[in-house]
Amino acid sequence: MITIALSKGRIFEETTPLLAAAGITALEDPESSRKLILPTNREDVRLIIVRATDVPTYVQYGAADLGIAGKDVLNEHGGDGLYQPLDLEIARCKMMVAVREDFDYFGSIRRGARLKVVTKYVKTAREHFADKGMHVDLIKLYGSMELGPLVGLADAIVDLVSTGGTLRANNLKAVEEVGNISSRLIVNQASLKLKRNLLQPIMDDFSRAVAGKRKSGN
Ligand code: PRT
Ligand code: MG
Repeated sequence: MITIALSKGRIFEETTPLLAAAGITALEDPESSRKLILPTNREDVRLIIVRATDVPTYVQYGAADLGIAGKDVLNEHGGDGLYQPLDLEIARCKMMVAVREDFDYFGSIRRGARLKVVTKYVKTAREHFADKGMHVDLIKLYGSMELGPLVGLADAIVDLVSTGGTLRANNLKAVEEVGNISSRLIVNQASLKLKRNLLQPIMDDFSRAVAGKRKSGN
């Protein structure tokens, strides 16, 4: 049996064509089903539906053999016990620093001000500002980071941006790029040794599907 850990929403949607390329179809839709274990058309493959941030944990401990997780999530997790063979080039976005429209970010940096930053991505943010030699106070939030600068909790946020619509709707502007984000295939290291005959064909099919999609220009 192969267990694949996925989160619902954008990752499930963008993974569906990749699964199809490997001959795998979920028999139920996770958006409408309350089941956490979804059977597939293949008797030897099942999907488990977990929070995006929990995907690496299930794979790390071998409760899932494969998983799909954003680079944002993987960087925070640290990647212990995980093999990351393939960038699936899905769920793309950018990790950005953003501030209120009226806030002079670069001026504050020049003056050596110590900024307060809210983020769900504490490790990534710490690494980013340390690389820049900036001292910041990081405040961990679990969601709606965009609110922080609007109510005086922080000067800046570190969050994911795709269309930019959320920033605009809250009078925030992106001022600095932290990095490009996409989702990766992750594999439990022991599973790869013990179930290679089952896992390798799926990994190869995913890899071909990603290359094919890149070639066709989307
Ligand atoms: O939503 P939930 O709290 O359950 O979990 P999650 O947010 O971790 O999961 P989900 O499904 O929303 O995101 C899963 C993965 O998709 C993330 O780990 C990223 O790798 C990737 N991804 C790609 C994004 C975005 N684009 C994205 N835009 N994840 C979140 N966002 C959010 C962002 O945080 C911000 O609040 O969307 C908002 C900005 O979007 P725009 O389009 O307004 O710029
Ligand atoms: Mg979300």
